Amino acid sequence: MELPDFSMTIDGKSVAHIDDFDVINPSTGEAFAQAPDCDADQLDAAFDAAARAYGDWRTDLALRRETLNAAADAIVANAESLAQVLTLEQGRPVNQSVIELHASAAWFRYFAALDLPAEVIQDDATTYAEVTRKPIGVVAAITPWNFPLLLASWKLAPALLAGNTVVLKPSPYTPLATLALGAALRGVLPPGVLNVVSGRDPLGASMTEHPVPRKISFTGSIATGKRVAAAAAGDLKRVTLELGGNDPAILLDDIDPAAITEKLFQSAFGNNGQICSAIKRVYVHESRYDEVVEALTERVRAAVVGDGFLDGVELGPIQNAPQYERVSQLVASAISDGATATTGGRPMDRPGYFFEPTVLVGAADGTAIVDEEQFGPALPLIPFSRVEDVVAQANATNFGLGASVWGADTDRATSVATQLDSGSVWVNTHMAVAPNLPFGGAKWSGIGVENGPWGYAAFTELQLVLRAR
Ligand code: TXE
Repeated sequence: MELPDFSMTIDGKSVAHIDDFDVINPSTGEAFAQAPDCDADQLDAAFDAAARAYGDWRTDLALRRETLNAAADAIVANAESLAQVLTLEQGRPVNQSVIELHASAAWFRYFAALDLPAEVIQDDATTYAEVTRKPIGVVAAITPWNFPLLLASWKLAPALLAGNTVVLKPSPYTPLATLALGAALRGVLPPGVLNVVSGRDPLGASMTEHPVPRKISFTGSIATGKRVAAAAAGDLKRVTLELGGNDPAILLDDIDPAAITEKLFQSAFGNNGQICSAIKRVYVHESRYDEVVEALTERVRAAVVGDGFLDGVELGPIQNAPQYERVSQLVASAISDGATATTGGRPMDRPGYFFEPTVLVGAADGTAIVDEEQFGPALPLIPFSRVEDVVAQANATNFGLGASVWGADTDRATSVATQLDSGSVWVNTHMAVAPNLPFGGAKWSGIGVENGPWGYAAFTELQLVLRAR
């Protein structure tokens, strides 16, 4: 396969680099390409270009809308080749990578059409007052390795619509598709409006400490999110942090296991569980526990795991070696603490970072596999008897991203769901995300929200315009 252009984009141009680093194909564990390691001068050049471009970019909303639609067209036009790169570096089946590309384009189109008129808040004999939204300036956007392009689009589309300019840095585990996206958009966006740099983790820290950006939009781990918040504080940069989750799903006694097994499987094992808002722990009413364990075990056992380029594969490898080690260790320690894997339970005996999709019973609250974010294909199922107890268990955590409640009586399920302390609660579904729906975390799962008018507002400064009469 011919690989696309993986150079950095600064001021609308491809830039040469001195150092680079290996990018690993998680299906083989072998390096298949190198990515540029941005140096300090190049990072300055990227922020300078963004600052220069801001002057004009912020002035013409109609041009920004047109340009975002053109960016969506370019993403669709390059979807096949970008999807191949995504699968090579991320591991996910290529048909799912294609979906990520089309979803990314949908985010650009949604924001291209989003209208947020000024709000008139007072109009009387003494005063006319309205609230308007202005861009913030240069945005530093930092993304993780689980959905490199989609999560970049969640930032780029609203940031650019609002009139900001951006320096974007992907994860060092998955830099290539993002670099290729930057290259594909060179002729679409005016120079400097979007700059794409890549490098090892210290580059992220350099971005958050840089004097030019006025806003940091970050998706990643809680530990790194706290470092980003601390770095931003000194300069009072605005931050949006979308961090980890340990989402519970609560299955009440009136569920129909046959009807929900596939949805549960997709919500917990999609992208190999490497989704911030995947189901990470399932609480099942004791009267239905055995049925749910049996149905989910059967579905998980049937999952086709393999190289993302093979037909019929549903789950690829875990994305990187440290994450593979972490999932392996969490599952091994759950089993040595008394849990049982009804299916899976071990790394697969083959090259690459493949792990058997795993269902665990007998793991209780207070053990790492239940209390921490496993971010991998291993799911604990825990029985409960009283709703008030399970609500307390679900809330007894610093995580607060999403949660779901499942049951035939949707009013009852909704009243349980609204007792959960998380940014989103879903009833009879999980992980419903769309461009128009706010997405963000309570507690340590984040600060602020992405998507919808609320996500757009997070890339603006509010301005009161008041005229005395
Ligand atoms: O994340 P990091 P990692 C969770 C998941 C996983 C864990 C570790 O539980 O096991 O995080 O993943 C950049 N200042 N999630 O190590 O370090 C880094 O280069 C600024 C949940 O990959 O948070 C990358 O671009 N940036 C998550 C980005 O931060 C820094 C998705 C994320 O990396 C930086 C991924 C610094 N000091 C993992 N250090 C989700 N919310 O979905 C690193 N980076």
